[in-house]
Amino acid sequence: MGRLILYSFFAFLAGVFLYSLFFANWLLDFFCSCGFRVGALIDASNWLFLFSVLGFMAEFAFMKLNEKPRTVRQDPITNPQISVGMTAYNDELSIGGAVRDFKKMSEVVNIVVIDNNCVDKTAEVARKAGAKVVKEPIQGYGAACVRALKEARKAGNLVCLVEGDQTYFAADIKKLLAYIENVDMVVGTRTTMEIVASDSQVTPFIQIGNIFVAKLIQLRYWGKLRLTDVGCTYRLIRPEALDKIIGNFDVTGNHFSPHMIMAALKMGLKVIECPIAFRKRVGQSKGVGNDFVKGLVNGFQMIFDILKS
Ligand SMILES: Nc1nc2c(ncn2[C@@H]2O[C@H](COP(=O)(O)OP(=O)(O)O)[C@@H](O)[C@H]2O)c(=O)[nH]1
Ligand SMILES: [Mg+2]
Repeated sequence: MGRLILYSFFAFLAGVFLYSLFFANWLLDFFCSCGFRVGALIDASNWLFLFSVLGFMAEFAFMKLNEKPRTVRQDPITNPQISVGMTAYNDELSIGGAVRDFKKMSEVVNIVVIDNNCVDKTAEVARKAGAKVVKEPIQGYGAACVRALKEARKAGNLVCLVEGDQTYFAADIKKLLAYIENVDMVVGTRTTMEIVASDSQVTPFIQIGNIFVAKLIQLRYWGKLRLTDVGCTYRLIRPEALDKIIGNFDVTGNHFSPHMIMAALKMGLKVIECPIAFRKRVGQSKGVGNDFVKGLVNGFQMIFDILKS
């Protein structure tokens, strides 16, 4: 369910694109009589529009027929014991501060830093700050996240995933905790600009790209969640929910975050977003950061993953 909506939306976009080519041709013809001959474009775009309208209608009819009542769960965690998995890749400048920040939280019972083949002093600094350090030989943000989840799962009664780059605030764990009562997984969103620093990685381009990809997931999993950010690592998940999805990940690269959200939705888990604060990174970005080209490549990888899901 939802796949047809997604494909219909892409057919609509393709229709708009072809139609705009036709319009551009008309403008060229009008102003300089140098337009290219693209009469067939208008036919193709009309067919695409027709397909998208029929697709939307068919999907909505199917959804109406299969509609199930939505229940709300109220399952508070009275004695939260959070085990934090923290990713790190040559993050000696930030990892100490990040570990200390989380150690201050009374709900945090365990911190494990994933050393993803670091060649600097990340492991040493992390250990000194009070974290357990585990080495992950498979290189990549996704591989580091999966290992962080697996290692953090070994302690406590809630699992938290976060980066060791000091962009996230440990105190926000209380916000995630408040939301977990009703769901299986809470994912941060960095779209509430009042609490997102202007010198952080969230540039207008990254924000628009994030929202666009997030809305594609929302189309694909229609009615299951509201999503606005696909690049936020900070999340809290119930261990029993994690057990249902931990074997289903096959992304080791930078597009892991939405991959995990979709894995949860596919298993029928309830996922919710929660606004969190975000600040400038300490040390150099190894991921997308605010790099336009890397952001674009990462966005296409995410879209491909959504189409596959
Ligand atoms: N990009 C990337 N990040 C990794 C890798 N291994 C671990 N990480 C960690 O994953 C997080 C994301 O990377 P980061 O540099 O913050 O990317 P950004 O958030 O896009 O700037 C950081 O905590 C990294 O240290 C890797 O191979 N590539
Ligand atoms: Mg980061």
